[in-house]
Amino acid sequence: MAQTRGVRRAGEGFEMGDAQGRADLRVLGACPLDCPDGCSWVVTVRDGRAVGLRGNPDHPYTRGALCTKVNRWLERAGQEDRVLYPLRRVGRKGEGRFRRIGWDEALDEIAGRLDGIVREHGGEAIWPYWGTGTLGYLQGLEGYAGRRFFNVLGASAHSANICSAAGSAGLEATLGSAGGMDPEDLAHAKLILLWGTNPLTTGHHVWKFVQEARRAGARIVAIDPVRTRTAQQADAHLAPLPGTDAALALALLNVIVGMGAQDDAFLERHTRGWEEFRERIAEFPPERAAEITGLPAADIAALGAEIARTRPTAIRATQGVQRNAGGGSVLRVLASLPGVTGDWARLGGGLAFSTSGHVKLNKAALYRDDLRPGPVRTLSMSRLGEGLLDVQDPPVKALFVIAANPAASTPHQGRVRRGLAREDLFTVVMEQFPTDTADYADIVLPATAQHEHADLHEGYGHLYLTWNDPAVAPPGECLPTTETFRRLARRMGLNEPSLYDSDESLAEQLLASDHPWMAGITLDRLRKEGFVRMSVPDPFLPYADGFPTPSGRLEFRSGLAEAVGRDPVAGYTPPAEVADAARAERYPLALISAASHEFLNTTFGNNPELRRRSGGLTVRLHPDDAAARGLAAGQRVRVGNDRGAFEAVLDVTDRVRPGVAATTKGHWAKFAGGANANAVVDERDTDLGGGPVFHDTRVEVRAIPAD
Ligand SMILES: Nc1nc2c(c(=O)[nH]1)N[C@H]1C(S)=C(S)[C@@H](COP(=O)(O)OP(=O)(O)OC[C@H]3O[C@@H](n4cnc5c(=O)[nH]c(N)nc54)[C@H](O)[C@@H]3O)O[C@H]1N2
Ligand SMILES: Nc1nc2c(c(=O)[nH]1)N[C@H]1C(S)=C(S)[C@@H](COP(=O)(O)OP(=O)(O)OC[C@H]3O[C@@H](n4cnc5c(=O)[nH]c(N)nc54)[C@H](O)[C@@H]3O)O[C@H]1N2
Ligand code: SF4
Ligand SMILES: [Mo]
Repeated sequence: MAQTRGVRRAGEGFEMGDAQGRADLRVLGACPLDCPDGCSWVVTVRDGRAVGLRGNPDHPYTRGALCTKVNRWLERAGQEDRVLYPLRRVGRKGEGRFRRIGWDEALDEIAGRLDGIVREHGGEAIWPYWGTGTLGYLQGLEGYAGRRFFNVLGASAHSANICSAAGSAGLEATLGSAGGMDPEDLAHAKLILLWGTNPLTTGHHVWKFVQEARRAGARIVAIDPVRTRTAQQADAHLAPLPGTDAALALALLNVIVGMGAQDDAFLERHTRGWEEFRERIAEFPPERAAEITGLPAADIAALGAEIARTRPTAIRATQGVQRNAGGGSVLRVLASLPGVTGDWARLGGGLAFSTSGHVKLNKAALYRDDLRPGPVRTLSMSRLGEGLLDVQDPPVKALFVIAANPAASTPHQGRVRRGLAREDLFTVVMEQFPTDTADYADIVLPATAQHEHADLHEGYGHLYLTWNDPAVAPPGECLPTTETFRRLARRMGLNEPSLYDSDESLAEQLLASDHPWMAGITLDRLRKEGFVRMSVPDPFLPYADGFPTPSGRLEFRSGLAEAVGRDPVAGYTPPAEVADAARAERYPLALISAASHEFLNTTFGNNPELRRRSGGLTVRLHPDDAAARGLAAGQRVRVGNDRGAFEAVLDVTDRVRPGVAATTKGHWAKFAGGANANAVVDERDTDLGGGPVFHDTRVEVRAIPAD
């Protein structure tokens, strides 16, 4: 992975001569966003300013390209609405009126309030609410740096379960870890099922491996209620009703086993509970699954037969498929499928969900949960409304929002906002922009952007670690999260020495792992090379030597699932809002609010050009569903249920299957009439992992009378 261009100055990037002979610095970094691709990027710095940003051509996954969104990263960082100074609220909560204050005043206020709250209510009255704005280990998700600070105070723990908790728990129950195959190995598959995933929008770098397989003769099948950009490019597309995927997968297995195409030797040696799972499979002939999924039984039978004949078959599933009541079960069944065909033992076979389970960094050394004065409760990221309105003993009195925008991103928006509006709640928001959430802050602290701070990243769609060197000085008075917490600790007089560790020291502690897959990966090397592949075996067959479950086998029957009161045998859990027949009848449409092409969650939701391209908040209906309601394309509609409603422009298209209403996440509520899709989503957990159920949401769509 030689970086051959330019002269490296330790930790400072490369010097390059531009056409005018001025020296440009090229600094290697990483895209921080919650996207599987974890791109490596190169920032061009001239006269201390970032003048260019592009994908690193040397990175095997990125290969020189970023994406529609991040091509505007520098433009976004320089937007005039950027928060550059600490702010104190002057208006009512939610109004978004602030005045500039100094860091001294901000830190004094926060330190004083936290001191008082800890004394009166105990540390658990503080909720550090870390989001996915950056996945960096230092500045980001789970606030690895800030976590030590909150641990010392005895704050509540935060379960960052909003994204992939259900699927990860399903995989843990079945495979023993949320790892799975290396997405690069999709190139070796002969049949690829793109299952509830839309990579051409949500992580396009995997597509070149899909294409490589296709050039070698593989067929690509998309399984998605919506004909997405990705489904349009596939060889075949099945559009099941949302939340019915486990029934579909069981029926495919029914056909496979019916043809005698199971791998008996693999089943015998590497699995647990086959007899019971086989009985479960027998309960799902294609005709039954057809009723549940709304797919023709013949299509299910044909795909089952194709899988039975095709070795290796690979499944690429991501988060979209697990945002339902049965989100954990879905991934259990999907991971079981290659257990029946024996594809887990073949390069190019298996399931690729997230590679996070393969990352063996020394996270415990970074978190330092041992600094907690005693056991603390855990609060759920996906249930913020409940956390702020219902939780007692103690109630949440201080909320720190770090790289998150829950007023727009979290279920049951009305409740979230009522919680955020509580007058007795002290809210600090660390942000780059005046988001829907920042509008509720007592204090807003200005945060640096990725090219202005240091960080260390994994990519959950590949097996490389990436170092992000700061390229330029922060604008205004913005500070990295790490530095903000060092200053706050000092202001509070905390004397735990590890609260003052430098960013580099934190990275070194994280890299100090004795797992063989981390062998030879040092901070020096990362800084020099920008990224390093983890030292996994080559070829990478993650479960060649067995599965990291209690039995050492793939568990069709799982003790973990049983321990949390679930069916021990992998199976089908229907969507909760379909199982509730009265609700399903009253609200006949299943709402999906998947990724938008132009935003990354709500990040970029305030970029003028990307907002323009997004066309604003839109809901799509099948022509039959629009006609049944007397609705026409282009008119304004209200999408609602008993929780709330949002307004959108109607698009009428057969790209959405009947019975489904499709919109996208990411729109800022304040730019969309005050609410987005999360106004109608329930605060309810998936069967495993405590994840959210964004796509298990029934609604009705009505015209908004023109005034
Ligand atoms: N452009 C862009 N890229 C993103 C993001 C973004 O907001 N914008 N978000 C990032 C994040 S945080 C994540 S977690 C990943 C998510 O990556 P993906 O999982 O690819 O993203 P989604 O769009 O949430 O869901 C994928 C597809 O699942 C379909 N789907 C929904 N419910 C079901 C179901 O029950 N069954 C089946 N079979 N399909 C279903 C949706 O129609 C959608 O097309 O993407 C990341 N990348
Ligand atoms: N309806 C619906 N809702 C969804 C989803 C869905 O599919 N449907 N998907 C869910 C998913 S998958 C996810 S992951 C969540 C995401 O929800 P959140 O974790 O809340 O993510 P964002 O909405 O992108 O907000 C992240 C914020 O972090 C800020 N930020 C970025 N970098 C930094 C930094 O370095 N420091 C600080 N302090 N701030 C920074 C950004 O400016 C942005 O405002 O949304 C969920 N919401
Ligand atoms: S959002 Fe994803 S595809 Fe775009 S630059 Fe970041 S990591 Fe790469
Ligand atoms: Mo996510």
